Amino acid sequence: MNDTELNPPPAGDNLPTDSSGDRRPEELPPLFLIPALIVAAVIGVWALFGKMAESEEDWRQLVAEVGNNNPNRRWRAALGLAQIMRNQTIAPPVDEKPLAERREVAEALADLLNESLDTKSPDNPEEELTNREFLARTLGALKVDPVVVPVLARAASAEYEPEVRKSSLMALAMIAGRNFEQQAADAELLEPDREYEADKSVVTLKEPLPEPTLENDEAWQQIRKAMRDEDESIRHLGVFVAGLVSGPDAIRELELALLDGNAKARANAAVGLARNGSTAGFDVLIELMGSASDPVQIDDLEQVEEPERTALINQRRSEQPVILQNTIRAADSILVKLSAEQKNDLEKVLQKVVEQATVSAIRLQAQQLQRRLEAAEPADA
Ligand SMILES: *[C@@H]1O[C@H](CO)[C@@H](O)[C@H](O)[C@H]1NC(C)=O
Ligand SMILES: *[C@@H]1O[C@H](CO)[C@@H](O)[C@H](O)[C@H]1NC(C)=O
Ligand SMILES: CC(=O)N[C@H]1CO[C@H](CO)[C@@H](O)[C@@H]1O
Repeated sequence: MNDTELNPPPAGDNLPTDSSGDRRPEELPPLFLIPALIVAAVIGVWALFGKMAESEEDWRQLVAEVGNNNPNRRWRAALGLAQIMRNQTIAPPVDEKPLAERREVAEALADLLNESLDTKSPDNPEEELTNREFLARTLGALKVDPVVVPVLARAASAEYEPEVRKSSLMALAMIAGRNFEQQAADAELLEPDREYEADKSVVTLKEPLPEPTLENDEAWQQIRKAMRDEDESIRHLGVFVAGLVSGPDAIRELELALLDGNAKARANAAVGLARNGSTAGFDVLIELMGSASDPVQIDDLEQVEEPERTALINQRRSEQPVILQNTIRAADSILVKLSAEQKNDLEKVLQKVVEQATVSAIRLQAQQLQRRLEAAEPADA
């Protein structure tokens, strides 16, 4: 086996990228599994910006325009604000407050989404849907929680389109993720820097946060409902958000989600728990590492027609490295807490990953963890 070949990092890096392929700094911490579908939707929505706002317009004027009666002007203004915010994440303004922290911007955009949600039968349902998705996603970049979180909670409810719900959950994840890192740092709950250079961005806690990262109860209730939704893609996204909300309620829900029938939901639960410093999801991590290094399962796809069949197979194929990358990292983050028996189980499954995983970067990651495991003090059984 040749591990020196330089494969690109696995698709598992899983951060949404914009159309030019740049990472968006506002995005989620990389430890979690983001449904590919959502990533695609987000790229689509942000790609719209390419055609927008070629010149720097006065943002105050744009905020005023968001309230305009003419829908075209309203949406142009909203897109213009989003574009300035996006530019500011790349080049923060030096002598003024970033738009993302300005209450008037948050209010204008949150009101626009709230109004859109009031529209029961829009003239152009497809366009309205895109607008809602776009606004929900954009609200995730705003740092004015009391203004944006209540509207996102509304948009995440089962009353609205699945795409809108997912965009809102993603936005809530962005907000919770930001607060997570902040609160963890404030409470001095961060583990000392991990050894891996590449993993500096992974935040792992010594113990769960004492308080949840979202103060809004309605938002938490919607996340809980999403964790039980019958649509799998909403469910595993809900589990993903709960991992970032932390706090005792979320931890309890994550422990329940370890039993979810959907592998990605289980993965998000186990990774979310590891992130809170909990080993409760250890068995699930092992199970997923084992199955994600097996060849892609296609038995259940016999009845599926082309081209959906090929698309599904490709999707599974691209998900496996994501699951492996994230579960290996999660196991690494709780290494010091594992019993001798658990370390033994981990060693065995890592060997399987090293022998069978198709992406060389993943095999390398597994080998590194094997070495760390060998170097670790033998734990009490
Ligand atoms: C955003 O940045 C791009 C590229 O640097 C620039 O062309 C564009 O004018 C900027 N847009 C706004 C609204 O600032
Ligand atoms: C959103 O709109 C509804 C109904 O129009 C209103 O009752 C609610 O207060 C609004 N929510 C926010 C957060 O503005
Ligand atoms: C290490 C640690 O404190 N883990 C905690 C994760 O959350 C559960 C449920 O609240 C706690 O019981 C664990 O102690």
